[in-house]
Amino acid sequence: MIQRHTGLVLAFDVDWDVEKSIMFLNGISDLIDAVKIGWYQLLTIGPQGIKELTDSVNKYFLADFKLGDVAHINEYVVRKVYGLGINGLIMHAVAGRDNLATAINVARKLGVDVYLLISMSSGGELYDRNLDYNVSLGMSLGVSGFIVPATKPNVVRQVRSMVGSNYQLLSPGVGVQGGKPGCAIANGADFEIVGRSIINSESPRQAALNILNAIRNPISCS
Ligand code: NUP
Repeated sequence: MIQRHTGLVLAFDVDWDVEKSIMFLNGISDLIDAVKIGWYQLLTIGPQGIKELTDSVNKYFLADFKLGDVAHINEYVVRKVYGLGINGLIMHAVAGRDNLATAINVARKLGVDVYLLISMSSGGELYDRNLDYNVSLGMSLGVSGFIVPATKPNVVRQVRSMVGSNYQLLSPGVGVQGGKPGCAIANGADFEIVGRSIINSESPRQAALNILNAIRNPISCS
């Protein structure tokens, strides 16, 4: 599980080299609880680059590969992710029970947390028609938590009421995509995931501090 100190997870979608990435992350690391990396960065710096990041930056690393293949491929990827020093992985609920179960078991044995994507910050209508099923699926498979969109506050509230307090809810879509900073947590999420609003800012530290302020003092969240 991600330890909550600030409630902020940085979506680190950049095409920078390893050195610049490490410098940036170490400069903001006290303001965030986790670094979320994804395809963009993997395809930029490669697995070796990701390993250098996890070795050099003392933070929880969450791999947003939205894994949703057949069972044996999912398992292969989980093992590779573990080898890169990554702490948690996002998987697609849409892959279904048979494709997810083994990989989630393997991840748990290796100490890699699995967060299940069950609704998307834009589109994702197939997910929203099956919310109850996907939440139950995740709970029965033993995930650590769920990805719930900050752009759909009713989904955040609904999922929190379904899962109680034993699962972590991580919420992307804050800032550029329209979710108001602070409101996903006010509605029941544990963490807000923010990328461009911080990374593209002239002062990323100040942008992160502004979001932390909104998390502490949420205003007009519905
Ligand atoms: O539904 C989702 N929406 C979303 O934006 C699920 C996600 N995992 N994300 C991720 O959150 C997306 O891949 C990106 O890394 C981040 C949002 O980035 P930004 O809009 O804050 O820049």
